[in-house]
Amino acid sequence: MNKFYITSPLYYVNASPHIGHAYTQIVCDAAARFEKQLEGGDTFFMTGTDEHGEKIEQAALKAGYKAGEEKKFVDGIVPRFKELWKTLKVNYDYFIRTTDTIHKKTVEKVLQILNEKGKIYKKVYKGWFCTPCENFFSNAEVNEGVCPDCKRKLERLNEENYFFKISEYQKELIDHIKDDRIFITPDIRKNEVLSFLEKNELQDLCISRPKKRLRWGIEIPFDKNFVTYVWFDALINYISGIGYLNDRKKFDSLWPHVGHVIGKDILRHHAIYWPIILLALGEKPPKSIFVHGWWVIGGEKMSKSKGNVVDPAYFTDKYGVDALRYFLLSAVGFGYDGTFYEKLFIDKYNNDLANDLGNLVNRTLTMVEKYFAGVVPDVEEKDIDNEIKSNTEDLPGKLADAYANMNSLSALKVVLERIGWANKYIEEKAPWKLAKEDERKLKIVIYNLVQTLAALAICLYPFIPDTAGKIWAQLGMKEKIANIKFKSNQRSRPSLWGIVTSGTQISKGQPLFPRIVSGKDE
Ligand code: ME8
Repeated sequence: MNKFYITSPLYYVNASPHIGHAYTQIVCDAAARFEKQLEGGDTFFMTGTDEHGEKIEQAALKAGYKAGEEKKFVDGIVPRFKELWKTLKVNYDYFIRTTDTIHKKTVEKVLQILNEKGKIYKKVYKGWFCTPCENFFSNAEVNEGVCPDCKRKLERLNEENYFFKISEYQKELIDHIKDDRIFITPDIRKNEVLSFLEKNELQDLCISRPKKRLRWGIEIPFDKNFVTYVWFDALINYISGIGYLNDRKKFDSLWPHVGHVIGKDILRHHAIYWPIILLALGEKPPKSIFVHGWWVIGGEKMSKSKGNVVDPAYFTDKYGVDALRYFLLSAVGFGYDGTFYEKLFIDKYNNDLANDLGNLVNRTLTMVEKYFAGVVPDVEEKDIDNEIKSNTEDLPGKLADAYANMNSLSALKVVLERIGWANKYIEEKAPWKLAKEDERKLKIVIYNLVQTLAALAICLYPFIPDTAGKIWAQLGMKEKIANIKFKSNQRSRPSLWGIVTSGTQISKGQPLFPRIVSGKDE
């Protein structure tokens, strides 16, 4: 069976990571965990940092480093990303840096191959360049010398450079995208790329910078006077990190079964330049590209170079890691933009996590303690409620359907609905009355709630792993939740019903999500 290979973009290390980067990482992490735990699949999740180019060189100078000391500067920033990923429980399998030797060697090799194949040539480049975006623009795309994307002032370039002949692959690329051999989701992004490709003739891509203007980059192997354009360098990470040059067996097990998760700002690089680099190399283009929207502040994209950023640590310190993960994954549908503000965060926290999930866990476990001395009661076979049982067993399948194309908002709605059902079930059955009137019925109700909680914990694990683990442990489960493998798409899957056996001693803990009152903890 092929592994599922999932990648995040490589983040520029010009400043610390913000909520936008945290979002991409959490999306990737949830997808990788879902695949591993709920689909029983084999995944490989790679992330890393993009460390060359003019933007990083300028950031290093601004931070007081001298020319030639860029590596020292980036070495100081990379740990900030790694620390945040650790805090956010982002479980990647490999971290690649574009300053790694194997990456640099791979970029050189790719350039050599393409040069030998006659795909690279030299000419004078006249046009525009945006340093914060690290993008080239033609005259036709530019109005009044400002960047069409970020609206900042552009540099006018007039210099000799190397170009990669991408124009000859235009037709082939259109076909790949049209028939979903390169699957781009959501549709709006697929259509955006197709309409761009159908309306414009592709311009060959400038892939170098003269050393007299920029030294911080990977030298072009056939011309020592130039370094590689940072985007050409960075995209190659997706193959350099999985053994394209040094471990062909690993490479073949992962490529091209990849899902690139990216923000919509870097769609063209991934849906046009990257597949063409691969086609020119004689490799298969990527299988899928998942394109998410932006987190926006005051109507503008949150961005390191603009400085309008929200620090993820503020939210994790104040409300907890899973509260942030939950908010990011459930506040907007995949592909849409979202406005980040604290009031919305608190409302979602209070409604979904404190009132619905937290209460359900707390009430259920309190009743197991109160009525059964903390031991999960026994029910007779004839007393099993088949409707509740099958609804619980169907949960992972429904979740998987809703989660198609990374739509965590829909997936979490499925979970939330079941939480809502369970809370209503408690109200309807009124166990506090049954405790006085009918012990057999009380046992059935509590047993049903315990089984529902266990199923919910498994379903929540990809999205809020710490909380899921806590629920699991409070239910008295000894095996780590991370070790539970569950194939939602198989008929012969292990049943989600009866996971917590009768007689299990539960161990109720602190409330999972104390209510937040006026922005402060209660
Ligand atoms: O583009 N909202 O790096 P980068 C949502 N190095 N996501 C956001 C965001 C926001 N406001 N801001 C950033 C680069 N992101 C290149 C990539 S890949 C070979 C090279 C997310 O640090 C989004 O996923 O500027 C974006 O694509 C990613 O951070 C990287 O941004």
